[in-house]
Amino acid sequence: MLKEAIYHRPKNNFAYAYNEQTLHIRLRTKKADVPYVNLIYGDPYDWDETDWQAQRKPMELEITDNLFDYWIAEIAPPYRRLRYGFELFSENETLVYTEKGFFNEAPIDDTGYYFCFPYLNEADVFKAPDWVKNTIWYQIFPERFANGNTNLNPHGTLPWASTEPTRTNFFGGDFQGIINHLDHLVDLGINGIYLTPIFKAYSNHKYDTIDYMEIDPQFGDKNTFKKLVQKCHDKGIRVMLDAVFNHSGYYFPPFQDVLEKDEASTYKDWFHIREFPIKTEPKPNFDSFAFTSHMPKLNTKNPEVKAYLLDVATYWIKEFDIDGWRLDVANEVDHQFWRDFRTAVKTVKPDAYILGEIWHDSMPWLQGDQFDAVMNYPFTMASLDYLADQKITAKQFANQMVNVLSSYPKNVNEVAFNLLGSHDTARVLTLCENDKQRAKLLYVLQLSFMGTPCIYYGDEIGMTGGNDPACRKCMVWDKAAQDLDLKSFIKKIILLRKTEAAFGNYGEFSFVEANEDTNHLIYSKKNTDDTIFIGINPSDRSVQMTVDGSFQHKQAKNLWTGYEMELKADSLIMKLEANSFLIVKVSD
Ligand code: ARE
Repeated sequence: MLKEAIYHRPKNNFAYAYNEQTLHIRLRTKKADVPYVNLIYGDPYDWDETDWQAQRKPMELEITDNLFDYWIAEIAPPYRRLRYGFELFSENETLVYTEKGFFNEAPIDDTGYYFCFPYLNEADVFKAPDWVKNTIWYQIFPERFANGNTNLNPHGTLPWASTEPTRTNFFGGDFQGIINHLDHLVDLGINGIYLTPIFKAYSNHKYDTIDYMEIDPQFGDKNTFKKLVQKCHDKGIRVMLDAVFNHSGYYFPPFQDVLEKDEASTYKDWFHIREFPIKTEPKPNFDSFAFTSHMPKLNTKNPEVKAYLLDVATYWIKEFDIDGWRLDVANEVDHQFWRDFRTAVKTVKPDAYILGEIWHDSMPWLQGDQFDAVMNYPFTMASLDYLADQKITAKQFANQMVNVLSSYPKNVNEVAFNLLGSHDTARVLTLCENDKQRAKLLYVLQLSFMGTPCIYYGDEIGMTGGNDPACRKCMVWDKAAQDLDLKSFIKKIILLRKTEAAFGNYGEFSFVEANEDTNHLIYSKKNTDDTIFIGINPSDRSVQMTVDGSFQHKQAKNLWTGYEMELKADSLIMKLEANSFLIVKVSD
């Protein structure tokens, strides 16, 4: 056995509370190196040799990539405490792996050798709102969705979709426009909306806030916003806003005060100003988002700033009953602020969803004390690389996703915000070089994956566009210009997501096959009474998919009698139930 590949470290993604009673313990070993693993475990204060000798539990092979196997065991310790180790078996070797290293036999005289999960405190359990698992999100960039009240048009507003979007032009999107088109979302099957910033700000994107307590006048007023939220709720649609707390805008009055009074300003400690007098050119001498002088970074450690922002966070929940916050540039704000933010938000709305915008590994923010989830851009990039750009194979996709899934606790993966694009990225169909078949497969993948999916406005009707600002064109409302075939396909898959448990967070997820030759991908979801396969086949050649012993995995527990299946050049879902199976072809 390759000891160098054997790894465990308590907490985080290797030892965590799946719920208030249950621990998940994971172990990593070299791929196909260790055929069998036992978890050996006991209570640290009842380390009775005889009892303990009996407490062994076979670990399950949870997921595997090109380098490693990941094993998992589920334990509900009666006294919520656990000391544990691992017993690894290969043909000619047995090893016991503990916190003190490897032994040929399990040390029995001292619990100190063993890894420790000291106590399963309920307060520490990662708990995201349950409703998120059943939410299909739709992201709206309000300036570009629909102009429902031309009286609100800012100066210089252009006729709708009359030209390409730029960093500075306006087309007059507003709340009334969204209200007027809620039926489009209901028809699609959407039950969650993520609105990019709506508070008073200078730009067309509103990420440069002037007043966190006011609606931007081009969108409407507080009454209209209240009406929008109410109508959404009446239609079973939750509403999530965008909190830009890493930085303010240039015209944010406290920043204007510093620009005017310099070191004499009472707000000088609201920002990270390196020296006075304050300068914005040629580069700001204060911290900002990127090097953008019109986005001065807020000093969230300052109690006045924290109090102000937490007041903002709770105000929009208490007064307008919003359902969640998406946190802009979340990774650059201090952790203590986010802990206090979570406490404040969950106090006023315990089932509010807290979603961080982080594009990279986010375990430090997903301990249960800060975010409920992050925007799953690693999923975005891997999916697009596999099916849009086609620059990675099915196997490389599977390996990348195993790396992501094994990096987080399962209860975190179940609420990951799975997007294929946003206002910061080029649109799906453009990345698919306008090949709709590729786009359709991406939607099968996105809408059948573990987590909570989000559709970026206009993608469902085949809008195109490159990187920001080209991905922010005005929504196309002329039905003759909408791709109704793509819309109907996405609507069908969303319906599957709602009616076919397999398309949701269903049982144990694993990649079953990623064929280097045909580049098709098959992943399965196993629950106590049935197993579902979902196949994605980007090639034109149909693929014989025989479900028999070859899909044997998880220690040969799931043997099925042979089924000859044709996986055509599209995608299908096949449900095995007690020797019968259901095929749901999802694209013509
Ligand atoms: C402007 C230009 C962009 C330029 C950007 C950065 O238009 O072309 O890339 O400046 O200098 C808002 C506006 C943007 C505007 C920006 C600055 O929407 O149009 O962009 O303000 O004026 C990183 C951050 C991530 C951030 C993206 C943009 O980590 O948090 O960059 N996303 C949020 C919002 C944006 C918003 C802001 C932040 C600022 O979603 O809409 O921009 O409030 C890799 C890295 C990521 C990086 C990503 C994109 O994957 O891993 O960290 O995201 O690329 O660049």
